[in-house]
This record gives sequence, structure tokens and C-alpha cells, in this order.
Amino acid sequence: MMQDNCIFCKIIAGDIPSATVYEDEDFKVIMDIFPAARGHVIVIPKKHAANLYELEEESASKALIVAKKVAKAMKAELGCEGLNLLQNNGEVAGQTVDHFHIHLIPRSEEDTVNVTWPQG
Ligand code: D5M
Repeated sequence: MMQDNCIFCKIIAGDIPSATVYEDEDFKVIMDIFPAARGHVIVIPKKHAANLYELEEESASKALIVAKKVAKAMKAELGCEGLNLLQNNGEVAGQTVDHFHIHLIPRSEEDTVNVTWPQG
């Protein structure tokens, strides 16, 4: 279940510390160490899957349920006006940690987050 040399597996095992904001049997939500905005967190399934392609369907659906639960709490606590969900797959897409995760990035009028999308 745990993948050798996977930093998120080590966090889930408690071998590396993290600032946990939510945890249940299958998921852990932690503060991102390189936040794009104040309150940026990542939703991590406890069972290792490198990316969306490898993720089991049950984990995929639960990941969004957890993301929604945390998003609502973030809106209430941080008072953010909006939120980006970001999920990278593969180095070319910006994935740096090969353990599936969803970024939740709170947004406000004042922030300077640079979320770029391909322009048509
Ligand atoms: O996002 C990987 C994210 O994982 C990136 O925003 C930094 C974050 N990260 C890396 N190591 C840690 C630790 N130890 N704690 C918390 N957050 C961490 P990606 O979509 O793969 O680029």
C-alpha cells in the first residue's frame, strides 16, 4: 500500500510531519508547504496511486466529496470569495509529487495567484 520514497506516503505514515486540517479513514488534507495563496491545502488519498489514471474509482469519487467538505469549511473560516481546484498529472502538466492529490486554492480579489490556462 505504501510506496517507497513517496513523500505523501511518508506523511500519511506519520514519518514526516504535516499540518493536517482534515483526516478520515481514507484521506488526509494538509497545508501545502509551498502555498499559492493563504490557506492552500491538498487532499491526499491514503492509499497510494501515482495519478488520476491509477486512482481507483471509489477513491476518485470520495476525493471530491472530501474536497467539497473542506472547501465549505475554508469558505466559512477564511471568507474567501472563490476557490480553484487543481489536479496535475505527469511532469509535463506540473506534477511534482507522484501521489495523486487535489489542490484547493482559496481566491480573493486581492490575491496574486497565477493560474494560467492555455489560451485559444
Ligand atoms: O503539487 C505537489 C505539492 O505538494 C506542491 O504544491 C508542494 C507540496 N508539498 C511537497 N512536499 C510537501 C510536504 N512535505 N508538506 C506539504 N506539502 C508538500 P504538484 O501538483 O505535484 O505540483
